[in-house]
Amino acid sequence: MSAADAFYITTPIYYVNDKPHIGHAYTTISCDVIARFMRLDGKRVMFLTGTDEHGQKVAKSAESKGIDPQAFTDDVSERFRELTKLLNISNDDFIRTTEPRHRDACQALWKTLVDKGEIYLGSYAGWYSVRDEAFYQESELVGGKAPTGAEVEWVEEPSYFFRLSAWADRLLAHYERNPEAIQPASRRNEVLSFIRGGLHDLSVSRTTFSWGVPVPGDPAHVMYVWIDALTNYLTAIGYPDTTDDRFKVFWPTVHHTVGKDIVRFHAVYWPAFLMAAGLTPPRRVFAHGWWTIEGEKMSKSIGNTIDPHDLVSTYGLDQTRYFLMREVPFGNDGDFSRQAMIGRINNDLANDFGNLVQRVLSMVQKNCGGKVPSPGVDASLLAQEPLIADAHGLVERVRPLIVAQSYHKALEEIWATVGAANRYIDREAPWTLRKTDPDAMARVLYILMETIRHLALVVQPFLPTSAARVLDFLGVAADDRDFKAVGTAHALLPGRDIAQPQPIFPRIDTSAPAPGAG
Ligand code: ME8
Repeated sequence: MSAADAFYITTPIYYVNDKPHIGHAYTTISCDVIARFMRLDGKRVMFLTGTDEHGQKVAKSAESKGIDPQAFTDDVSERFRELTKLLNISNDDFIRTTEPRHRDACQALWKTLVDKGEIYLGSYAGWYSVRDEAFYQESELVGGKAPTGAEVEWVEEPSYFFRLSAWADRLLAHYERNPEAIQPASRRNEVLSFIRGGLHDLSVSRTTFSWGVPVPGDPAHVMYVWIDALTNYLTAIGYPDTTDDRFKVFWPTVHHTVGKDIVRFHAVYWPAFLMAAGLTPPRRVFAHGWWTIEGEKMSKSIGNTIDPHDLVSTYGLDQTRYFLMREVPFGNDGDFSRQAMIGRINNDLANDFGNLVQRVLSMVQKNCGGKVPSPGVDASLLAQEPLIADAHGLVERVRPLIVAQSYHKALEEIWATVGAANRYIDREAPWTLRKTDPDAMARVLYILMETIRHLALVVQPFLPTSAARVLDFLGVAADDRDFKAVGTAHALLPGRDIAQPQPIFPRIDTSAPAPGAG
């Protein structure tokens, strides 16, 4: 398979200073959706997530708990790994920055940068925020704090520097040539104006603590956590072995998905490091927005952080995935509210989609002996039915929206067909045809079943478990569930048994308890 058929998607690697919350779940689910879509669409996919385990913030968290940093990171990293299981995430690898393969990759990248004259020894005197793991210029501070509101401290220490200042023009030229490389456009503008404002050389090592990757040849220094962290995207595909098949296939296609808080690291520092090392910058960095909770900023001190376990146990997994992908345009900030969540579940999932499946399959059970009814016309005539034509075109219409990570629009598009199917069933009224024209009833039910098959196929990336249940009800074979199964060639065979349907999306009782906050 060539690199043109390859697709590499990454989440940020999450700091292990704290347990996972809804924000981490959000980024990871969004990447899972695109990874699953691309696989169903026949691409070779590499989907990477993992944990960021070095640096001062993590070291301090371990220290405050009185635990050795390795034991601490082993424990918290495991919770992030469990999160991927809880959320049914299809990642191909889970990287930890404390792994030997990663230390080797970081040190190799470092040596390359030194060999190319891109790193030099100096000393740093300036502001640092441990919470953000970021250096700030005096001019960036707002009221004595980082622009993010984080506390800053004055740091003076020997440090290696990366010649970031020399890369401004080449970064601008790169983004000029590749306008799609930062999404959405608002973030691109933010990055461009940051670069145009002038870049300072970046401190890339620390000496006042030791929890990090040692600098080759100068072990008094550990690498700045961001050069270490960003390198994970290379480690996982075999770097420094650039002859590794994964590296050759996936590097040019890498798509980073990040929160808006870490765009600068991914869209300024990272491409500069890469170009300086002679490597291609990422194909795209997509920065999504932040979730607030019932209108308030999520914070440990307010105690309103939402644990994904609570969401899944209260509302269900696919319901949670659906809500997060449907509620807010990817790239915008959004608010999590219990009312909005229940509204989406009861309206979109239970009423619109769940009910459609239930109504149609129950009628087939009752009136067609539990077998796929015969449409009574040949496939080419059937394909001219507007509802079938609509269903056949679903993947084609959804594909560009998924490629653009416009998840909410992809779901809108799918639900437009759900709506068309519901209108069709009401208009054709198969329950009336049963008495007046049983052949017409059979055709109407067949058309609806084929529509449901296509809906279930295309919605798999969002709702993997529920879509699989619908395909099971319809008796669709496991190897007939990728996008090659779209169209008449793989249509349901009349006479085949179908299963007794069960409700897939139970309505949520609005008096049910809220998920625990904490
Ligand atoms: O920044 N809403 O890790 P991190 C939406 N280790 N997403 C949110 C969110 C919110 N309220 N809060 C967090 C790091 N996120 C570095 C990354 S990558 C080489 C290193 C998500 O644990 C969002 O994806 O602080 C954000 O970018 C990420 O969590 C930050 O996770």
